[in-house]
Amino acid sequence: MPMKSLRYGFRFALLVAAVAFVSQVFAETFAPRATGYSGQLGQGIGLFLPDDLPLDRLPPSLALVSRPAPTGPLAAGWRVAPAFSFGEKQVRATVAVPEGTSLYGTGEVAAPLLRNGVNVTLWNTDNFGYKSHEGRRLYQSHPWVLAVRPDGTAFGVLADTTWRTELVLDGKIEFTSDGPSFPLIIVDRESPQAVMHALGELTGTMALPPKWALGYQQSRWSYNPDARVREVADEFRRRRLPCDVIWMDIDYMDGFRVFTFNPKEFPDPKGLNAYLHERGFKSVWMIDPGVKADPGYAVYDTGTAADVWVRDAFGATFHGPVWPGDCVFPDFTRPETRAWWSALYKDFMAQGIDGVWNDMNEPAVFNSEPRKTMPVHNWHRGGGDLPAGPHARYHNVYGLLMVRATREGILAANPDKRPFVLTRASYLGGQRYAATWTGDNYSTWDHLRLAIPMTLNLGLSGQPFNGPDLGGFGKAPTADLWAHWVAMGTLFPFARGHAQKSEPQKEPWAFGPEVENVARVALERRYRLLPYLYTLFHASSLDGQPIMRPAFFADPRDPALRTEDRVFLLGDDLLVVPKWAEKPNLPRGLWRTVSLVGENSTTDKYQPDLKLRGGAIVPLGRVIQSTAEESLAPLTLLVSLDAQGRASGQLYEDAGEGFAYREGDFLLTTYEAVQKDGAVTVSVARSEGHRARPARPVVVQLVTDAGTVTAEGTDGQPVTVRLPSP
Ligand code: NBV
Repeated sequence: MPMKSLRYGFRFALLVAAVAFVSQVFAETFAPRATGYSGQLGQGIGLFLPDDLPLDRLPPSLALVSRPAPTGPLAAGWRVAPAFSFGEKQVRATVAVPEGTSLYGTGEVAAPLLRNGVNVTLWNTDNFGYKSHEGRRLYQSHPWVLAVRPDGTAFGVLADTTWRTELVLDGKIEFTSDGPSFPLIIVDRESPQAVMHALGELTGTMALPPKWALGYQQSRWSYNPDARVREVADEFRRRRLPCDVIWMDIDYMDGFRVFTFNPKEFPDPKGLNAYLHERGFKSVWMIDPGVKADPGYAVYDTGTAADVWVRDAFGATFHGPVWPGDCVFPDFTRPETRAWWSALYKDFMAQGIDGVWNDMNEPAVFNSEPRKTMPVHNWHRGGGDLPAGPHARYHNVYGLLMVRATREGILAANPDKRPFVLTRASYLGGQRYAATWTGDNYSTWDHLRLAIPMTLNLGLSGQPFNGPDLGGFGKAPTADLWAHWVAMGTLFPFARGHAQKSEPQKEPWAFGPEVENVARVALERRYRLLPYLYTLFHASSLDGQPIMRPAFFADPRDPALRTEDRVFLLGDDLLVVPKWAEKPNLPRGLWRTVSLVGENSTTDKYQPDLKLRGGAIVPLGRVIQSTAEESLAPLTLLVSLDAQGRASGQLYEDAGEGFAYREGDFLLTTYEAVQKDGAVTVSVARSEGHRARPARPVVVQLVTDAGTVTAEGTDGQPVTVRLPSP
């Protein structure tokens, strides 16, 4: 290294040391405070309270599905406990982390999968391009850490506070909150999966979405006017690129007034939705929280009459600028506000709208640098079980309370349909109300790679239904980058292409015929996988497991997998290995490469390798253009035997919409494959649910080290595949 840069390096180190010293001196000092209460909440779940927070005074929780009700003292031998300490203004809970423990969760953070050494500020922030705060303060807050010990056992730590909290993960798990004392819940179970199950018990699971929401979705800020929407939809069908949903960003509104339609550009939203429906598309339309302060505008007038707006510190209605100009903001802590907001969706949904996209709900407020949101001293009046409090208390749950009311409104408008809501801001437990995406990323290689650990850790924070803006929102990708992105992004739980207003078109055909073909293969792969994905979504709605899983889920004891975030698992059975991942650490065992639509993993430059676990059966459908078409005629079962010559897998089916599945109108089939002599027989081992098995052909594709062998039969009857003689 040249002398000059050594000198600079030394000066820089001195500066860093000085800054560290000064911040030490000025940092708050913390005095230990005893744990006042500890008790058992369920199997492997403990509750801990500092001594100034009595059990009968617990504040209402917006993360937990029910009030903690301990069953007795902690189980004998309980091993993970916090230390509480108080500063002048802050409260802290610290949990020691054994040597060699890997930390995950912590929600939406622009950081690698392994969160050791990553410090996060839990304070929902509109953060375009993840540029500010090094991407460690984004649109959502999840005060939750999953810790995996070297032996593969795991624990999880949940800080039940909505206040701004600093989460430090340097050799310990430490939550330092600006609010009052908070409960700490610790889960200690035998595996990361078992800890995730407990998180689902505590904070609830995602409601089963309508099947169409699993299809590919196309968005842009914005497709306008309505003729452009029809044109984009027509292009998908004309070019035979599978797609289920077209998204309407803010420009459909009349001067950005929520719940209105621009009379010139969108004069007939009902007609537009009918056009889309006839062609097998659904539509999702944006609604923001900021309501234009505009007397004569019904939403403003009815909201004002019902007294729903957030107030400032002095008791007046708070005003702040967003897209429409001067705005007021619903106070979603009030039950009256939520009821008013929900009711607004009645006429809106009656336009034939299928889903709602709630954006800007951190809430983002313009011209308020450095805050980018409303003042922390603004006042929320609460009601029902929520006490009145400052915005500092409710900021992180503003988006969650908003989408709760949105979901209720949509459900009331269409009681026979499963609501679909997408939210930008969220909080631990938000999966109960809405899916989410990771906000305004860039079309860059960095953000393509980052999308994997971000989606994985959101999944490990209880939110399985999430994904990035496929292709990147800001900046213009090269054709090559977008091709890599679509090839990977169609394998995420939420797969929606999106683009910023100022950027060039980013539809699958915008990059020329070669990339259009890459997109077609990627989309066809997703659509073939939909029966498997839907089965995973259903399971996740019951057990809280992520859909997209880190590689270490395949073997939590393998240290090489703990940092691996270039590859990921879909469920337990499919391993996705992007072409750009150099020498990734793959789980040990049998993983056989499969081809879904004739793609060739050795010659294909873009499609990630898909590897099927030995011992798995994965159900596949046909290539269809949207979920409006029947996919399972025939049903394909992709089989890979384990070393004992056995395999099994499940297929979940229901109407894809509505709630009859809750009354048993579903069919959950467990298929089993057994090898005997030179043949493998695949049969139904178990069926659950009242839904009749459709009469349909089944194709069994047995993937072996020597190639794939196929046999056909009828679903429900055993199908035998003869193995080629060695
Ligand atoms: O509504 C416009 C955009 C939207 O396209 C994007 O997905 C959101 O994250 N929205 C943010 C507001 C403006 C962003 C600069």
